[in-house]
Amino acid sequence: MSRRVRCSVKDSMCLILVSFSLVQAQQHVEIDFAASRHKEYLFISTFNLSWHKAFEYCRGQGMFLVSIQNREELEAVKDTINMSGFWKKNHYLHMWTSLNDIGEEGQYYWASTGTRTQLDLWRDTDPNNSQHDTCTDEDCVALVHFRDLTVTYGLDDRACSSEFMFMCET
Ligand SMILES: [Ca+2]
Ligand SMILES: [Ca+2]
Repeated sequence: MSRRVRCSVKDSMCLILVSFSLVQAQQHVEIDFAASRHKEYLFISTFNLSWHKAFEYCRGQGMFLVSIQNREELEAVKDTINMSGFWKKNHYLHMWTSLNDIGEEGQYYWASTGTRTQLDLWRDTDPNNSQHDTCTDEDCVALVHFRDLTVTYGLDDRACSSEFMFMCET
């Protein structure tokens, strides 16, 4: 059993680290920081940032913007969001991941690991690289979910300048 509490003066919040075997619903505690067998996760839902600023924020925490490379990691990310209490107050999620095709259009890499995406989580109409204006298309990828719809968690390429919540990982 391992458990420790980390406090951040900057964010005025206490983050609780719990080993994966202990990651279960705990009614009396809001868990913002959870761990899988391989990674620890920090879900930031109290403010939104552009993709690049989210990336920098995670690095400032000694972490990386999240990658989701297999089903186990997807479940760990979903567990982290669920345990934060996010779905008690919100109906939809748009959360930056580290997946992007900034380097070459259509070639997607997880910035946190430098690896190609293996898991096909794209929503039906994405990636569509929508043109927002003459200079802006969609090169950064958000994890999207709607609480009250049967649509499951999916990936959507969005304009990197859009401000969304995000998740960091170790
Ligand atoms: Ca693109
Ligand atoms: Ca899109």
